This record gives sequence, C-alpha cells and structure tokens, in this order.
Amino acid sequence: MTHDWKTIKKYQDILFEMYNGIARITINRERYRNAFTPTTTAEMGDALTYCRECQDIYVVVFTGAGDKAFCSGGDMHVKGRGGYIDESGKPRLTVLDVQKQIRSLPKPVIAAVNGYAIGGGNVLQVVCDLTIASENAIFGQTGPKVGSFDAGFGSSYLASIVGQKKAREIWFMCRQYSAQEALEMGMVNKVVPLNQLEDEYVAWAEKMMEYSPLALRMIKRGLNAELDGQAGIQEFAGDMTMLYYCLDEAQEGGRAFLEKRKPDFKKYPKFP
Ligand code: 2NE
Repeated sequence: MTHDWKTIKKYQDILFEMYNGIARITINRERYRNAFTPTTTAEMGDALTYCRECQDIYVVVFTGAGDKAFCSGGDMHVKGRGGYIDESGKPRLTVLDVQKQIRSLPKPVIAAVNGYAIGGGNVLQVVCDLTIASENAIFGQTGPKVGSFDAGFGSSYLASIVGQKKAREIWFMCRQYSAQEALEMGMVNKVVPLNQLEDEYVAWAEKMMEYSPLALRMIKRGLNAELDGQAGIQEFAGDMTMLYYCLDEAQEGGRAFLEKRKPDFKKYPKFP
C-alpha cells in the first residue's frame, strides 16, 4: 500500500514529504543511483533542520528514489581535490554534517534501504537509528577502491554494530553484501520484499509514535553518548538541562535573581 504523502517543501535533489507524523526524505537522483552532491547534502541538512523544529514530525525516514538504489555515496562526477565540488567551486564533505544531524536529531530516524547502499550511502544507513531493507538491497564500502574513506562514524560506529573484524573486512575487501547477510551481521533490523518496504517502515514509525517521544529521545542520547565521547555527553547533558528548566526548582533560581533575593531551594522535593 502507498500512503498519502504530502510535499513539505520542494527541492532540486530530494523529495521531502510527510504522512501522519512521519517525514520522508528521498534522495531523488535515480539516474546516478541516488549519489549525492553538495547540493543534495545541503538540501538533506535543510530538511533535517525542519524535522527538528516541526512539532508535528515524530519520526524521519530516509530512502532513495526508484527500485535500484538507496544511495551510491558521493557523486564521482563532482569529486575533486579536497572534496565534492559545490556550485560555487568549493570542495565540500558536507555529508559528514548530515551524519551528525541524523545522530543529534532528537527523534528516531529510519533508513529504508530499497537497493544499493554503497560507499557514503552505506554510511548514511549506518548512522540512522534503525534500518529496514528490501530483499534486493545490497550493502558495501568502496572507498579504498575509488580513492576515498570514512574513518569517522562510517568506520567506528560500523565497528560497534558489526564488530571490529567484520568492519575491517567490509572496508579492506570492498565486498558487496546481500540484505540477508547485512541482517545476520546486525547492520539492518529487518528485511522485507520491496513491495512491502513502505508498509513496514510506516508500521515501525507508527509503533514508535505510540511511545513517549522524550523517552525515545533520551534513549537515543544515551546510546550515542557511549560512542561520541564529550560531544555525546554534551548532547545528553543539554537534554538534562532542558528537563531541569522544566522544574520549579530551576525557575526559582532565575526568579530570585530578578527579584534581588536569596533563592529558596529547600522547598523542592529531593528524590532518594
Ligand atoms: C551503486 C553501483 C554498485 C550500482 O551498479 P549498477 O550496475 O546497478 O549501475 P551503474 O551502471 O554502475 O550505474 C548507473 C549510473 O549511475 C552512475 C553510473 O556512473 C552510471 O551512469 P552511466 O554510466 O549510465 O552514465 N553512478 C552510480 N554511482 C555513482 C556515483 N557514486 N557517482 C556518480 N555516478 C554514479 C555502482 O554504480 C557503483 O559502484 N557506484 C559507485 C559507488 C561508489 O564508489 N561511491 C562513492 C564511494 S566514496 C563515498 O561515497 C564517500 C566517502 O567514502 C567518504 C565521504 C563522502 C563520500
């Protein structure tokens, strides 16, 4: 079944749509197996910023246009010295900003892998919180073969998912893996026939939407913090501060300052 997706905003390289609290970002460069350029990643970043701000969006889904590819990584036509060349001639690696945005988005992100997830395209699905793949999906890294690598999340987070030996095999051997193999190594959560992919990710998103958004947010923060070091702790701590500011105890401090009196923190409950 296809759902009644409504366009949120029109872009050049992506489709950005919404259905029932779910935002869907589709890389729309079918001609190039959904490879991304700096324009594509800038648009993905803009859409993710919207997803963060919009109160009506609960879950974000990434997918690719057509039935052949989720994403084939950086577009080789614009790969130049220092990065992927943008329209003004500057070299960029802005897909790394998109990866960070996905990890820090305080909402679940699902990768719906509908074909090849290769190179930076595989890293893209790796950094999403959950991955649902169609039976025709194929995964792999090509970096060392084509003169590239992602030694950040694309390696370290991958290793935390599939283990160090397997991550080294994936990168050193540049092999392609079937959806079933990806499932067996823990790189994807579920494999379904291609014609059931949309129903499946909508069902997963709708299930998560029954649950406490704040609970899901804090679980994501905690799982990220383990790997992200000080930056992960900062995000976790930021959310704790947000919650603290919701308490009367935190409001009392600010009020007392403005009223030029000593704050009275004793009246607030202390939990054992
Ligand atoms: C994805 C894959 C395996 C698909 O193979 P196939 O046989 O289904 O399609 P084909 O014929 O290779 O591709 C169809 C058209 O799409 C273009 C091709 O050049 C071809 O165009 P024409 O020959 O018809 O004109 N195309 C596919 N991928 C492209 C790409 N990435 N850039 C530009 N055009 C692309 C097969 O196509 C494949 O292996 N693609 C290359 C995958 C790859 O190496 N990606 C870059 C890895 S590096 C990276 O993504 C990266 C990073 O490592 C670190 C930071 C940022 C990015």
